[in-house]
Parts: sequence; structure tokens; C-alpha cells
Amino acid sequence: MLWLAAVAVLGMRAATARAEDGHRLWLRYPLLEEPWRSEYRAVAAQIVDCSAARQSAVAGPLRAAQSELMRGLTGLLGAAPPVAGRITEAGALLLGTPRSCALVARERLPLRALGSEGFLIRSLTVRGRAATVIAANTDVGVLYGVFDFLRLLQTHRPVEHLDISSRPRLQLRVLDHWDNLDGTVERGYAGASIWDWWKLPDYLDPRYVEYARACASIGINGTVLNNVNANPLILTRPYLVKVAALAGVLRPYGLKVYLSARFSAPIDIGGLKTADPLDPAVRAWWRSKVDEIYRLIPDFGGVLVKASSEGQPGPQDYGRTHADGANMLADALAPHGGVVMWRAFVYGHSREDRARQAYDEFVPLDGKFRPNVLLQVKNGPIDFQPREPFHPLFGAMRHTPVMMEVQITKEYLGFATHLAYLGPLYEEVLRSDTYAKGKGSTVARVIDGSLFGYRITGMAGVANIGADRNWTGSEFDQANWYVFGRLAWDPTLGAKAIAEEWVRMTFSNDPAFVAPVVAMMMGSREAVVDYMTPLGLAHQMATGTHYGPGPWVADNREPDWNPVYYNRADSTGIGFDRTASGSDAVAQYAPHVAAEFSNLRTVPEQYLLWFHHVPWDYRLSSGRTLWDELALHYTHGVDAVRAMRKTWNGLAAYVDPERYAEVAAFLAIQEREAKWWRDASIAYFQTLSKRPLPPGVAAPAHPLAEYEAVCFPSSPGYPGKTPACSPPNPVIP
Ligand code: GCV
Repeated sequence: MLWLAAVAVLGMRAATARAEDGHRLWLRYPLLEEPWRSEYRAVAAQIVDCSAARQSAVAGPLRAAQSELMRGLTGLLGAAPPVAGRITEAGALLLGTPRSCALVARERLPLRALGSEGFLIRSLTVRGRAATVIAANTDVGVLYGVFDFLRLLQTHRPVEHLDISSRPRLQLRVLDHWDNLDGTVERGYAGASIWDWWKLPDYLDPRYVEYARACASIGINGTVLNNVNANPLILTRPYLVKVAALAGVLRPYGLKVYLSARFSAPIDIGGLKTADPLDPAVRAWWRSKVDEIYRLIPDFGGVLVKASSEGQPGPQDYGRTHADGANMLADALAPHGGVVMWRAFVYGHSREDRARQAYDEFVPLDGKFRPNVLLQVKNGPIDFQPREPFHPLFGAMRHTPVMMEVQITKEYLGFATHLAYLGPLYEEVLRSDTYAKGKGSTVARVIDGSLFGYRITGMAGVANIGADRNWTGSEFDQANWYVFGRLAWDPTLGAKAIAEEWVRMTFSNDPAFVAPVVAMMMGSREAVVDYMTPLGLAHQMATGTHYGPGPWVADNREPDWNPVYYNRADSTGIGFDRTASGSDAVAQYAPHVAAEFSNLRTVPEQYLLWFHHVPWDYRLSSGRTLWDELALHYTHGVDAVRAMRKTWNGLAAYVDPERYAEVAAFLAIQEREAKWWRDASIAYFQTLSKRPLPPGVAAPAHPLAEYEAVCFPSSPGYPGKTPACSPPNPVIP
């Protein structure tokens, strides 16, 4: 009882003292206005701590659940509800599992179908009094149920007659941190890493608990702590002790810890001469390393591996296959219940078409992986572009669980300063139909296991989290963390509904604010597509930093690092021919999809230049030429950002000044950079198309040479790499 009271008092003080700097994410729990406060008070008049004598005293998910409920109710209702060991008044909140709470057990609730993480929230009468039960088979299920209940309150939903049951559709819902041991974050735009390796294990930053709460609130149940471009030192004893300390903090919130493993670790830190996966000494080394990890972290989740990819060591260095490499690690992890998430992001520079490579390498290996291996496949075949068609490996691996990797951090979508809500991007790929087993074979059904009967399922998001006060570098990027978790829990949820939840919890429930902001968010990703890479273009960003436009770049050593490799623009037209007359990458899709994408008349225009090299004068469905349409898309992108600014300018009354000002400033940056993208792209492509701009489209403000000369000496998210930049000229014309 004492700790509950203490949490309540602290929670109240905290709620009044802190400025709105975004730190509290969507878990702000501000005092509700009437009539909500009174209505909810009646339903949450008392917390019944029916397991007081046992579980709630022990640090674990049940205690976290009770503490969160108390924190939430204290903030939202303005006072801590009384806590008692039994029901003493109407409006009792009862939480627990049948094992932890006899009252829950007596209700004989239909919990079986909820599995080990699902929950049920039901309004019923217990001992003659109105009560709301938040029940699950496990303590962590109760924790998820509490967050869901608090979400209802935070978003002003009715709670008198609840009958909710929910279970995650995917088993592994993990954040992949590309965090380096020196505190930098690859492709991170929110400051330094939140993991303070220097002070661990002795000092446990309170941020770790806040991180765990935020993850649990959206159902994330795993975290890969270190960059896939992995430093082998993470697997040495001193670092494993630090990892174990972190695991101890995250465990009560249902978060399992995973590590990225460098394939050459047996050489780097093990003193062996080889990392050949078939070498008995190498296999023994990994077995003993994994045993050591599990002695320190008994619930360790497993490893993520980037191997034989982008210069990373891997099994191909020894003439072995990806399956040989993954299976070696899987064999070491299997006795402990750990998994291998083996990445399919592979490409070699000599290829005619990089988009083909992953499919070509992995499909022949389907069925050759151990049962505890998942293939982690990026949403599209190239690399987290503003828009890509779905990766052809979704639907092609019938016997190997495929999990999807999306990027939450916005490496290719304007870093932290561009407002781009990624819900529509994730939704687009999840709803894409692979036709692997006929119509309705969506990517969501591939990754939730229902299409091919995968035994393990999952989704990973490359985290956008850093040590900035607001966690993600901008207020609106918090929504991308949020939507990732919600869709990983249930890929059939809608991006728009999730945006609305987030806006209501993060900012305000006022309809005059919610409607325009949700509309702005829902259009924001398309705006980025338009001003950066419209009509199926991809990878037009400046090399290395991926900051700003570089469609003319052609001087990189490796062909597929050059934007010109992707746009293939010349005097005849623009676009990458991936049909049978070109690289034939389209043949990697199921016949129905391949036929649709191959045909110029049926390919969705949003993928036009991804699959086809199209003459400048080709007429699109609008009746306009490709050139005119391209110019209009770039211009629409800029106009859309202007409209977002206008919308936001009208909303100052609904937002605290701190967050209002930050968003306003970032939208101004975004408008300037959107215009830069538009002008630079049009200026370059016009040198090839040699066509006039259509009516209503302004000429670029400056000559092409000025855009080509822009060059940043450094940029966030690209640690330790010096961009090819001589002389530096960080002036956007
Ligand atoms: C972690 C892209 C990024 C790299 C990243 C890589 C990957 O190439 O630019 O920074 O490396 O993807 O996903 O492995």
C-alpha cells in the first residue's frame, strides 16, 4: 500500500512540475475535464489489489501494471483512487490473472484464447458491485490490458460497458537500435544513444524504465540493443554484464533483450583463425558464448545478424550459405529457446539490379533453415525509401518464417525535422497483396503466419530513439514509434485510427485540433514522396548522408550507390526497366502481381518508374505527359508542406507554447528543404528531358550548378564517416 501511495504522490507532483517538452510521450495523463473526470471516477473509484500479499510486492509486470494504473488515474482524475485488498465500493478496478487473484479466478473468464500476452477488459458485477476486470493469463498480459484501459480514458472513450479482448497477432515485436557502443547512433536523429554503456552496469539511468514503459504501452516486447553493423565487443564478458543489468530493468515490462552479433566474432574476440560456420571450433565457440549469455540473462531473446551484406563478414566469406551461417547460431541458441533473426538485406555491387539480389539468394534456401530462424526482410527490395513496392520475398518463403523490418527512424524521409507520419507507409505494405496463395495473400498474412503456418512471427522497427528530451528528435516522430508498436501488435489496425489515438493522447482531445492534425499526418508521407521521389523513383538522396537531393550523383565507386543508377534518366525518358526487357526483377513476384506491374497500362502510377523506363512524352492517366506529371508531383509536395504549415499555424491555441514552437520551426525547415528537393530535381531532370515546365509550375529558383554544389561536411546519423564533400558548402540555395 505504501509504495502505491508514494507512486501516487510522486506522479501528481511530476505531472504539475514538468514543462511540455515531449518527454512524457503519449503517457502524459493530463487532468481530464468534465464530464469525463466524473464519469471515469465512477468507473475507477477503487483499485482492488487482490494479490497484495504476493505478486504485487515483487518487481515484475504485475507491479508495473498496478503502478501504471495508479500513475495514470492520479494524473487523469486528479487524485489517487483508494487501494484495498477487497471490493468495498462500486466502480472497482480489478486486475490480475486467475493465479494472482482469486476474484479473477472466480469469474471464470474466457482467457484461454488470449495466449501468453493477450488481455481481457470486461465490465461486470463482482460481489454485487459494478467492477471492471482487467485480466490475462500472465502478468504481462495484465500490464498490456492496463495500458489499453488507460488509452480508453486518455482518448475519451466510454468505459461503462466494456467487453474487450485482444491478443497480439505477431510474436516478436522488436525495436532494432542501430546504437553503437561509443554512444553514436547510425541513422539516428534524436541525439546520442540512450544506452549509457560507460556507466552501466553500476548506474541504471531512470530513462531505461521510461523507455520500457513506453514500449510496453504499445505492446513492443523485444529490443535489439546494438547496431546491426555490430561491434564484436558487445559479446565480451564486460559488456554482457552491462546487457544483463539492462535486461533486469526492462524485464518487468515484458521486454526481452536481443543483441546484434558480428559474424566474425570468433576471430575478433575469440582468438580463432576462422569464423567458418562449419568449422567445429567455431561452432563450439558460439555454443559456449551463447551458454555464457544465458547464464547472465536467462530470458535472452536471441541474435540479429547482418552477414555477407554491405561489407559485413558472413558465411559467404567461407563459401558457405546464409543457411549455414544462421543454422550454426540457431543450434547454439535452440537449447535455451533463443531465436536468430537473419537479415535478408544483401546486395553486391556488380549486379545489374540490386533489387533482385535478396530473392535470388534466399529463395533457393527456403526450407533449409532451423525452426528457430526468422528471415528479417525490409519492407521493400531496396532500402527504406519513401515508397517502394513490397519486397518479393514476402510470399516467396513458404517454409521459412519471414518477419518484416521497417525503418522508424527517417533516414530517407527528411530526418527528424520533416513531418512524415509513417503509418500509411506501413499500412500500404502490410495490405499489399502478394497473391502467393491467390487473392487476399497480404503481407500482413505472410508475417502473422496465417498464410504459410509459420511457427514464429515478428516485425522489427529500426528505432528512432535517442537521448533528446523528446526521445525521437521531434514531437511528430513519436507517432512513428507509436504506430510501429500498434501495428506490430495487430497489423490489421488502421493507420488513421492509430494517428487519432496518438494525437488525442499526445496533444489534445479537442475535435477542432484532432481532425486537422490527423488529416495533416495522413497526408504527410505522400508529401515527402512527392517532393523527393515521385512516381516510383527511389534513392535520389545525396550519397552517404542521404540528406537532400542528389539525382545527378554518378561518381561513387560502386554503381548502386549512385542515384543515376536508380533513375536511369536520359534524353529518351526516365525509370528503371525491371520488366522482361530489363532486369526482369518483376518476375520475382507471383504471376498475377508480375503481370500487373509489368504492364505499362496496369502498373500503379506510384510504382511506374520503379518498374519501367518511360518516355518523357508518355501520357499518364491524367492525360498529361510524364514530364509534366513529374513536375507537378514535385510541386504538389511543396504545396502540401505549405498547407501543413498553414494548418499548424491555426492551432496554436490548442497546444502548449513549447511544443507548438518546435513543430512550427520544423515545418519551416521542411518547407525550405521540400522546395530545395523540388527545384534541384526539376533543374537536373530538365537538362535531360529538355521540355518546358507545364503551366502553374514555377522554374527552379537557381541554376542546377548551385544545387550540385551543396555539400555538408557532417550530418547526423552518419557517425565516423566523412561524406565525399570537397569543398564543403552547406548552403541550400
Ligand atoms: C545499418 C542502409 C543504411 C545503413 C544501414 C543499412 C542496413 O544501407 O544506410 O546505415 O546499416 O541500410 O540496413 O544494414
